[in-house]
Amino acid sequence: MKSILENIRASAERKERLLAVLIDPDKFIIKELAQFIEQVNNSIITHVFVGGSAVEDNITQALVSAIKPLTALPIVLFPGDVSQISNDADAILFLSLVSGRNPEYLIEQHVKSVSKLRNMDLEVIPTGYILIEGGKETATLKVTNTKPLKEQQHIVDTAKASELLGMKLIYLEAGSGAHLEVSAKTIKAVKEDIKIPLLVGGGIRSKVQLENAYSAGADLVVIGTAFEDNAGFFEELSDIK
Ligand code: 1GP
Repeated sequence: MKSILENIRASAERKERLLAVLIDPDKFIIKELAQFIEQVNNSIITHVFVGGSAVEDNITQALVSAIKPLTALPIVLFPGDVSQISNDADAILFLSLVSGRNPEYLIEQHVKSVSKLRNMDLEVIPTGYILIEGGKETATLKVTNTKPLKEQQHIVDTAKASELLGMKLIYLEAGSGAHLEVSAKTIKAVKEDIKIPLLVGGGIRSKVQLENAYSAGADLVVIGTAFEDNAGFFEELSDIK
């Protein structure tokens, strides 16, 4: 079986558009899970991401275990910290917050997670995580005590440095519920300079925004809030190619 990273790479090479729904254990009402996942299964969504910035211990584990029997889609952890690691997932984005200079999220959480990861068979995917100014002070900025990047060349150089350090994916993040999504100009500039797959998320609430992100070069787009707040959004995306 191909790994999740290999599948993302292969899809990116074929210019297939990947879409992840982000389920934040902190916001999600577990009673609604079965119905929500049924909508996910009947949609164009290709990946289920689970994680958030401030989640109580063990909630992620319970949520991932509940999702697993309901879908054949890959479940990928998108953890805010070491407490959000579950062996029932298929892979973990091993996120290093390269836009910030807070050692806790650059390397410390990773060191703390090794004792768990060593005993699990989760696929670990090293990911350069870059927070971009999205017009709102998001939970991630507060929790990590870092500032988002604004200047395009700095964003591009940060992505490239991450690739040179050996990261396998780059994630451009405007933040959950961002007022402004990552601009097409920024996505394009980063995409032109890196060879590894590019993930983009934060503030994408419409089909037009989604298509713009793909056209600019996003290989995988992550959407959380729009699916949580608007059940009709699944339907709205049904004719995207
Ligand atoms: C946040 O990029 C994700 O980590 C998704 O953001 O909730 O705004 O879709 P939204």
